[in-house]
Amino acid sequence: MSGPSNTVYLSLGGNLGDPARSMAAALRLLDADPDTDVATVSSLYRTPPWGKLDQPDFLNAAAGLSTRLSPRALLDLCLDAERKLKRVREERWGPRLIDIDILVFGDQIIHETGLEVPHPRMLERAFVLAPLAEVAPGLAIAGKSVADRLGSVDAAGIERLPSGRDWWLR
Ligand code: A4P
Ligand code: MG
Repeated sequence: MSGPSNTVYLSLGGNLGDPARSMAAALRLLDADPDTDVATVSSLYRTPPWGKLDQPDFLNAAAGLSTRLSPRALLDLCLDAERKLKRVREERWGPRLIDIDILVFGDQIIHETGLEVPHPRMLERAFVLAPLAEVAPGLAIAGKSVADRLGSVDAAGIERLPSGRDWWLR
């Protein structure tokens, strides 16, 4: 099923195994979907763990997509990609091979079981906002730009890696 095209932003992260490789594989799986194109990907960021502190640093990135899928179908595609990459859901906020969150889906506001958009915790998380600000600094979320929002959170310890923006294609 395909409908109108929407611009979507995703957050990707992981801190076990080879997270850059898992995130690259996930983006290529999404891009392979006939209704979804990966348009823009941020650099890789090394970020200190948030929430549960006694775990390894994460790598995080953000991506902008255009998709004709519905929000639910895109979520299913993301969860499929996570499963293919063998993410095991154990501890909340704990270590993971790959996590994909839908941050923004067009201008839609969604509160459904298993799907909340904009992602409810994104505005507190520098590990989400720093990569997102690289690809969509002017994107407004609840009336304020991503760049402004990044300025209001603690981004201490976050490091942009010299990966460039085509690391996921290599
Ligand atoms: N779900 C609901 N809304 C969404 C959405 N917008 N996008 C549901 C994606 N999924 C959504 O996901 C569990 C369920 O949430 C999914 O099956 C879907 O139906 P989850 O990722 O296990 O948990 P969560 O509820 O999304 O929690 P949250 O707040 O994302 O926390 P996580 O994912 O457990 O925390 N520190 C750094 N530096 N970098 C990180 O990447 N990640 C986490 C992950 C903690 N600390 C981190 C990082
Ligand atoms: Mg999550």
